[in-house]
Amino acid sequence: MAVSAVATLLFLLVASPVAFAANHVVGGSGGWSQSGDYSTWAAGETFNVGDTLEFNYGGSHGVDVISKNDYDNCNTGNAIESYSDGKTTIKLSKAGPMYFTCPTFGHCQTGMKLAITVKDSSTLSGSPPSSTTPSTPSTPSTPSDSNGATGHFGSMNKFVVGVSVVLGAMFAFMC
Ligand SMILES: [Cu+2]
Repeated sequence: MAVSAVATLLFLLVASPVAFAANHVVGGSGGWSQSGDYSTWAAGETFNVGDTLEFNYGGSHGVDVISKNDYDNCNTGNAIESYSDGKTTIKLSKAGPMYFTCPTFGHCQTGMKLAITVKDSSTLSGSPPSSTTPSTPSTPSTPSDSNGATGHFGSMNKFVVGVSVVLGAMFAFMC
């Protein structure tokens, strides 16, 4: 029993997903352009808090962070944030929906718009240090490692005790 418990613990330690912040290159190799299909692209990605979005685009484009209403109506006049440096990296710092478009006239209508939903990954694993981190079993490595070490040590003790009991019994029978 103890051995299987230790094996399970070790398996959980090895198999527990270690979440690293991912960088999502918008549109993949096609980048941020009028020929991209960003609803399809976004559907294939999982966005977690702490990840980054990377927009790569030519000089005729830009990146605006916009509201849902402006996204739905392709309004480009009220950007929350606006970028035009050709390579824009945006950190996804909180969970919830985010909306982007290209501010160049007519480009939103031709499909240069992106809506994503950022998930709070801290409930899945103890990854990025966010302000509200609930206590999860899989907190950083040191406590779990020491748990594993004491668990293993404890089972070794039981094993030794068990072996001596068996040997003692055998010895008693033989005499
Ligand atoms: Cu554009």
